[in-house]
Amino acid sequence: MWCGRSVSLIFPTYNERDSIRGAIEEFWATGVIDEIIVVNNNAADGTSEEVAKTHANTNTREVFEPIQGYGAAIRCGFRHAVGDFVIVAEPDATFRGHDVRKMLAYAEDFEVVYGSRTVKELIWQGANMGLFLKWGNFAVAKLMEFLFNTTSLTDVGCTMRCIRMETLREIEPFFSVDGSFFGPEMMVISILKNTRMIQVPVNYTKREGTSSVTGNTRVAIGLGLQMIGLIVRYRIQSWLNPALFENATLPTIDLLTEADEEDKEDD
Ligand SMILES: Nc1nc2c(ncn2[C@@H]2O[C@H](COP(=O)(O)OP(=O)(O)OP(=O)(O)O)[C@@H](O)[C@H]2O)c(=O)[nH]1
Ligand SMILES: [Mg+2]
Repeated sequence: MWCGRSVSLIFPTYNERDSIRGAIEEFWATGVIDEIIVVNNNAADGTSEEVAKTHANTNTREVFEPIQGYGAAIRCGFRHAVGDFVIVAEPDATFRGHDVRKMLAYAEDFEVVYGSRTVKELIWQGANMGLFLKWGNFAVAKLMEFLFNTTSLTDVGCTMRCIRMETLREIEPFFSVDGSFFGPEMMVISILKNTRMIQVPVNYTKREGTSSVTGNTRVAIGLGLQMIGLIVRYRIQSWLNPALFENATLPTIDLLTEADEEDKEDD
């Protein structure tokens, strides 16, 4: 619970059998998470057994997404989440549990909080964030920031994010990407839907096990180009046909204020 509001954590998993148990324990130890949804995306054999062994197993649900892909897995987790705040992270030891407090603190003022992995002081030894990935992510993020004239952005590939449930339900019908560039699609849609959003630095540490995406430079370049294509396509689409996103709403009043008002009405 965070300020009397429930918190769901989504862990998409494909190839994290050896790290998922530790990740669940670490995030659960923060004491602010109410449910963990593990989205098994045709994951490595033995993943379910590792999940079942955790101390948090009574609060952990494993759901299965047969459509292969990072985006498909996260979108499946979103459909199952019930918390007032929904956080997404990866169970590959690259994200640190205590950063959920940082995300939630900002979520009191913002509808969507995106993590950024490009702040030098928070890139730890062994993390897969060399010069190419760091400046590549930064450059594509700046392209997005410029094209949409939005808040300061420094990363387009960070899985760690926190969204309020009512905002998620409003924007998720617009999601379409099943693959690895779902991250920037969600960012663009939250911009086009005029949500109040911010990006905050998170720790980025060494991965356990083998990355299937950014560990390979050729795959990472291809992904970067796909991301640029997606960002430009959404920009042109929204200029040519603003009606596509016309039911965008102005930023809503603060969630906690709303809750306080509801409580007062109940009294
Ligand atoms: N690659 C990949 N990842 C998936 C898939 N389904 C779910 N995921 C999850 O998406 C996350 C990203 O995959 P990673 O292999 O860690 O890729 P990455 O984060 O770009 O690479 P690192 O920076 O080295 O961690 C992980 O939590 C995976 O479990 C899938 O079909 N393919
Ligand atoms: Mg990863």
